[in-house]
Amino acid sequence: TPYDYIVVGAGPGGLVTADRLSQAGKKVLLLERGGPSTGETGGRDVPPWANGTSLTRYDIPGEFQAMFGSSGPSYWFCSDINTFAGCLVGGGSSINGGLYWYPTDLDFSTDRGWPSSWSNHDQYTQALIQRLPSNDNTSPDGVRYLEEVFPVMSDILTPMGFQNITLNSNPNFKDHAFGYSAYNFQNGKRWGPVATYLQTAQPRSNFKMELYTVVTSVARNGSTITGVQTNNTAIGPNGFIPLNPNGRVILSAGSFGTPRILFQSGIGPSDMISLVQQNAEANAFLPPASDFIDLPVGFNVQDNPSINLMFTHPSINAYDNWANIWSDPVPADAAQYLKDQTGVFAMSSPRVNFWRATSGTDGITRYAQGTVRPGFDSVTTSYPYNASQVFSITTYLSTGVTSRGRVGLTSSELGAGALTNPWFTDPVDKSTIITVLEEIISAAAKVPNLTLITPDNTTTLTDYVNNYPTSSLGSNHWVGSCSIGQVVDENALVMNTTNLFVVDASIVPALMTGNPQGAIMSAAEQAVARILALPGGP
Ligand code: 6FA
Ligand code: ABL
Repeated sequence: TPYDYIVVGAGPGGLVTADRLSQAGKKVLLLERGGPSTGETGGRDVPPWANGTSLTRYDIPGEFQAMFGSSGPSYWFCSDINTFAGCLVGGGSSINGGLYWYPTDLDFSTDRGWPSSWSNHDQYTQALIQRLPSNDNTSPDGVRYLEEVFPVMSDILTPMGFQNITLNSNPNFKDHAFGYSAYNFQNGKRWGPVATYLQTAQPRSNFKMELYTVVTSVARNGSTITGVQTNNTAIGPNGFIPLNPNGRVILSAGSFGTPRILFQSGIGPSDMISLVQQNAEANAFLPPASDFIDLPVGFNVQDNPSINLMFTHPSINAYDNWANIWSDPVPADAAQYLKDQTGVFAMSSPRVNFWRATSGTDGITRYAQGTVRPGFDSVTTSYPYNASQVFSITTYLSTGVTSRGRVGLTSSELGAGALTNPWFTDPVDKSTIITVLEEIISAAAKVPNLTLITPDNTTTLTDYVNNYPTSSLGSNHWVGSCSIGQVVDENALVMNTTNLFVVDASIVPALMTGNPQGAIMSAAEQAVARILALPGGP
């Protein structure tokens, strides 16, 4: 059967979009390549200690660090993208750390590459907040657990002039501000767009979601899209799903997934389309070369560079570095969570966040963000240290970062990934983050009993940053691969097409101030309102 709207991808962008389109009475099909995640979506991946419940690894915030552990094959990550991305219901929002920041005015400004008509984001951000409020005290009993890093960070930051605030109460205050980490968790569980937008869409008779369905390309007649090509022959002849007359396709397959569909549809730079042509299966679905559309898909990409500092302090409980949370958790913590979803497991690993603005040697203002958590990824140090007292400050260069890279197909096998890494292509990004790190380190040196263990005194900070492994330098916050103003217009319409739209992280033209899912969902609220208002649709 044909649809008014086919939305591709059930991540934050696609879920907001599909819910709002179906609320408006449109006949909507949401296609997702992965399977269920949380218990309410049919997921059954429950840790052994929660056997017999529907509390999956996706529901339990405290299982977050186990996403990176060795508890079995990581089927939740996309197997054909060479960086972390979630391929299941909820996309990244089902596997991420859950940090959730209301966007700032700067995030949607012309300074950040948005068309001026987008600068009034507030009504869309408010619509998002109404559906999905943030929460910085996520254990339903109101008690903060494993909070030892907070007073230590306060001792570092307060003398530097930072103010302790409720961060999402004043989103624009991001210079010398710190506070408790805010999440999109509720009732001690992962919440996000799956527990909200998807739940209102699903009961509607005009909404349908199909899982385990990979969209490979859109079919088009010149500039007009007629339907989508999938690998699922059960839902359409040869896997083809048609649009109603005047119907529209919305790609929400993420910063890597959306470009891949565009390339396979003959949209993008010629080197990418040529890789598709070299793949016999995909080549068969390309339009004639005269219909190729040359757009800078995959260029202009950003991701925050991030550097970890590791410290010890005698007050810290490193929580055994989250090592046994899947198979052998602290019995009292597991029992408490099973009883009423309170305690350590009601939260993921971060505890404190902070921001400051800083001026680079080029005069450009860049922000830096800190995320502080008990535990660490890997300590490299010549010092003896007590592993049960380690905590990490991850410092991101946030909005204002100038480096850009490129993503796309890595070969004619059509795997996706970075073609040019987006971190520190501008040396001023690197010198700026080094300045911020130096200031944190010298303030930390004044706090009694606090010891910096990584980097140690055999490494200068500059060498530490220069030799930082590329595999750890990123932050999984990819934006910009289909930037608004370059690939899509101000209504999120792919340029030179009549009915193909993109609504996901890829349209965001520059990194925002905080971890991006809040800004991405605000952008989706705005984009879908524009699409519904655009004449000529179904
Ligand atoms: N963002 C935050 O704000 N806070 C965090 O704490 C945070 N943590 C993480 C994190 O810990 C990890 C490991 C990762 C990978 C990301 C994190 N992020 C965090 C970033 C945030 O999750 C992403 O920015 C956000 O999810 C991006 O939303 P989008 O809607 O743009 O894209 P997704 O990748 O989430 O969803 C795309 C969906 O499309 C997936 O469900 C995928 O399976 C599906 N899809 C892809 N290709 C498809 C195809 N061809 N056919 C059908 N479905 C497809
Ligand atoms: C984010 O926004 C980042 O994308 C994640 O990388 C980050 O989690 C979460 N939020 C929480 O701050 C980190 C884990 O804590 C590390 O253990 C892991 O090695 C890293 O992600 C992988 O990129």
